[in-house]
Amino acid sequence: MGKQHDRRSQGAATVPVALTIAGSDSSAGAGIQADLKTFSTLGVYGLTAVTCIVAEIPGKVSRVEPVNARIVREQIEVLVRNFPIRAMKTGLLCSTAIISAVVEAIGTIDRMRGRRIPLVIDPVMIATSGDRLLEPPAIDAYKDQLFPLATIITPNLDEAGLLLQTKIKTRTAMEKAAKALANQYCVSILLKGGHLQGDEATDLLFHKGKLRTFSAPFARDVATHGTGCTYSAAITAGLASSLSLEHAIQRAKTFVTQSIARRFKWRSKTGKPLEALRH
Ligand code: PXL
Repeated sequence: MGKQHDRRSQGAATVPVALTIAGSDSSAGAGIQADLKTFSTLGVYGLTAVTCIVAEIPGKVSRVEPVNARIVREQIEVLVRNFPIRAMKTGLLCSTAIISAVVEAIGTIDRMRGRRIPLVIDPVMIATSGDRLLEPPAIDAYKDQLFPLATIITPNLDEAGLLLQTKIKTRTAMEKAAKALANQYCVSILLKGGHLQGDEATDLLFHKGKLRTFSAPFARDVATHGTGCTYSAAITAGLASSLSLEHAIQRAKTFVTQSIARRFKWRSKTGKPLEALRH
């Protein structure tokens, strides 16, 4: 009995596997660090393909350095050949060359598996701090190559505005934008309205021809970054665990809201507040 119990408590476990293809945030609130912490907390084993290295602290990006596109592709391909990946996400992809490498690697996966693995695309373009993270020509590569492969795309208002060449300032404009993007790329769209004025952070899902909203109290005066990464990672974890898209989003919204409310807080050496999500 003792032996059997030991074997059970120390034994191997099989959990769902998810892959994040994203950048490294040295301050660990966003990027692959946020994704891995989110996957772990939600009971999913996370694999990573690093696309770039960002030297930053909360509120200030110091330098972004892409890695070679060949090693991005190789990371994805060796993982996919060996692990039972149930869902994947993309975060910061940095350049046109890296987007193309990811598209080629995903093409290989789909051919090998004979079916599509759910793909969540967080089209990261600008950091919360306002720093540009994506080279401008890469927006066309996203539109032409990667979006058609997505299950769901999760832009915020700025990203949707850049994609549609418009400004989105009202709830009506949000609905129009979510529908336009969904129709353009034949995918589901989760348009995050957090940056719109109001007491609620309301996101709009346009999925299978229907609109649905997800709301939570808007958190003011918060200096965290990485909420978009965390949200899309939590959705990916849900899909890897076989939740429906709507259930995965509902759970992810609660997870992000709690990660903000429970955030870590320090003071930097220069006296500025430093905050990070508690995933
Ligand atoms: O939150 C956007 C983001 C995504 N990915 C990486 C980042 C950031 C923002 O700082 O560093 C790697």
